[in-house]
Amino acid sequence: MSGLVETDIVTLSRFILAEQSKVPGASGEFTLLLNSLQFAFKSIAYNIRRATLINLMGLAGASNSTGDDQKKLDVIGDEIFINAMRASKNVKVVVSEEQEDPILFSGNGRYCVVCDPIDGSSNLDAGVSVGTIFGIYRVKEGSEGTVDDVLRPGTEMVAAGYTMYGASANLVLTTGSGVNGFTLDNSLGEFILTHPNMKIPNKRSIYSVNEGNSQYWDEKTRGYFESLKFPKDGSKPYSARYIGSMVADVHRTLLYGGMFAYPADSKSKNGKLRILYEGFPMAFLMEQAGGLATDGKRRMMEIVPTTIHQRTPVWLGSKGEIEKAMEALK
Ligand code: P6P
Repeated sequence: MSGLVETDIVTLSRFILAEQSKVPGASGEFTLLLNSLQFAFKSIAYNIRRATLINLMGLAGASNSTGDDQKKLDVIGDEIFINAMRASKNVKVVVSEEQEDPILFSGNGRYCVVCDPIDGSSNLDAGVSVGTIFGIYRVKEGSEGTVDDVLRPGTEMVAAGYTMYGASANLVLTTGSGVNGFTLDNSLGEFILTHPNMKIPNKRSIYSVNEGNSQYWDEKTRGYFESLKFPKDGSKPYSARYIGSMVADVHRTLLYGGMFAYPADSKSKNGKLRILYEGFPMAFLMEQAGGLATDGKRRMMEIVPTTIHQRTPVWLGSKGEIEKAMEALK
């Protein structure tokens, strides 16, 4: 080993192949699906960087060669994602935040993918990190691929994660045996394993919530956050960190610890975030990293959704912090 440069880089494809060998009877289908997913992430990352440049150059509204107006990034991200899933030949059902109804593909695909192609896109102009959030179910035995294949608890997901588009593209992924982080090396065009076996600290005095909704919270929710800001035991108050982009807030919570919440309130009795493609993927990651995720009352992963855009209150983060919050909400 020269020691001069890294000559044994672990790419996402190599990592998944190694993972696959641990799963008895796993076919190469899952590896191929993840390859299609990573192409979508690379393409979205490219378009976000390009759109920023176009906007910065005052070319907003620029038209492309065919005269189309500059499409909103949400639409571009959605099209890129759906096209990549169709081209994978391994997907039967796609649910996207941008699509009212599930998209059903022909063929013998064995997977269903739920996603928010660009979550937090309203923050893009401010240069805030946004991301693609996704979850994967296997098509149920004997099913031809219908909406019923995704109206299932998070516990039946086989993989989930997000790609955050910031200074670089960071993919955080679980396939049910831990959480691993990959960074896109733009020159290689590969996601490289940079954060193996991620674990969330058990405690951290950071809370992440939109306090602008405080007047709409119920008494117990308000009481919990007050207890963090005005601790009665003389301990230091918690720090408040809120970006308003779920992927960025959850990524910080995973790395540093603490808690993130989007509680139910009198305006939205089920909160704002969607269970299938925001709640479940983040809950899956949190649990795999040693954290917890609930809807304020029960383990989020055990909820059975009845509609594909169903909302849920979200409380997730360090085990010690979520246990403390749940105690306060009883
Ligand atoms: P609010 C972004 O619009 C989003 O869907 C999530 O990414 C984020 O956590 C939440 O909404 C922010 O909502 O009401 O605090 O602006």
